[in-house]
Amino acid sequence: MVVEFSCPRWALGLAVLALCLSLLWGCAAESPPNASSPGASRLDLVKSRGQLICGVSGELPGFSFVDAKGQYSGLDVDLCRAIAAALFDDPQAVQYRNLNAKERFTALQTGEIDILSRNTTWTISRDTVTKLEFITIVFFDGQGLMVRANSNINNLEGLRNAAICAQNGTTTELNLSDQMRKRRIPYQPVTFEDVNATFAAYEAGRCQAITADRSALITRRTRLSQPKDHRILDLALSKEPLAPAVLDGDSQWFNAVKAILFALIEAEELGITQANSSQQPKDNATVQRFLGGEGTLGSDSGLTNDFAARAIRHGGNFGEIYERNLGRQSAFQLPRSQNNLWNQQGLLLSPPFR
Ligand SMILES: N[C@@H](CCC(=O)N[C@@H](CS)C(=O)NCC(=O)O)C(=O)O
Repeated sequence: MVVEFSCPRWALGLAVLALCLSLLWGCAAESPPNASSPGASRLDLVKSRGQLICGVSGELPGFSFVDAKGQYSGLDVDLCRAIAAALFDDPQAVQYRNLNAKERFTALQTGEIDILSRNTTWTISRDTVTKLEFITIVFFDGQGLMVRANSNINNLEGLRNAAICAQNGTTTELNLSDQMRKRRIPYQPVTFEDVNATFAAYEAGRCQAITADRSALITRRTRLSQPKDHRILDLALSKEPLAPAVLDGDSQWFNAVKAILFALIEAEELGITQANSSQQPKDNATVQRFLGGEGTLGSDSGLTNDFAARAIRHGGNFGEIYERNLGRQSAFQLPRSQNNLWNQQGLLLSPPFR
């Protein structure tokens, strides 16, 4: 006997709808827990989470380094703390994600992190193809080369047929090949995904030289067993403007972070420090507008009007952040030079807060 199963069209329609809804639900459950829904700004997501998720390296002293106790420090870390201080009045409201060079962009693209604050060079293709939005340059760097102090290598010519260690997924790898090709110098690139493997290979003598951002060479040299046995060559293979970045296409989040990071630079220019931020003159309109005593610069950016005051009160202005992590109060003693303010012969400049 053949049993005929007749199904009214509306029932079929309902079944299809139910299937689609369950599939959609399944997909939503698979998506990264921190990704914003389309149209919503990450600013709201971060505020409702009550914490900032910040992508760093964790392996680069002075910029972002995590010690044996799990404590983070460095310029890139302090920028995340300043954002958390501005948003939550709490510089500790940050979760860090350690990312190597290759992982860093995917972490932004999948929504795993809110901001990448990790010695990343601003390039045009990272803006377009990788879909990042760079906030502002926080460290003007250039690519360098380190060799053994007792070698007689002083320039790129001295590296003819040499093995040169570098980390892959970086601008470093590409700049080296461009510079060597331009000079027709044959060499052997030895690349690794992991920064520790890269430096270990150099230290073990697998390469005659190692190349990275100059700042990275200076700070990582302090972790070699005999730092004095290594010499950084007096040359720059490229320009490496390092800038934190968010994902493209969310202008509200981009503008909020931009206001906070520029506030650190502006505070330095205005002479507002961690120590004096709460004793600023009430009759100075520029200062009052900046600190939120007057006007709506903060709320216009989706922040509280005192966002800059919060950031400075907790962590100081850009100069203070620089000095404690890389400058005079640090082990590295890196002079400000081009990383000083525009009116101090440097290149750092904030747009006016008005
Ligand atoms: N600024 C360059 C290089 C950045 C980079 O990843 N440098 C390595 C060399 S020291 C590094 O920081 N590695 C740390 C890590 O992988 O955690 C870029 O953006 O491509």
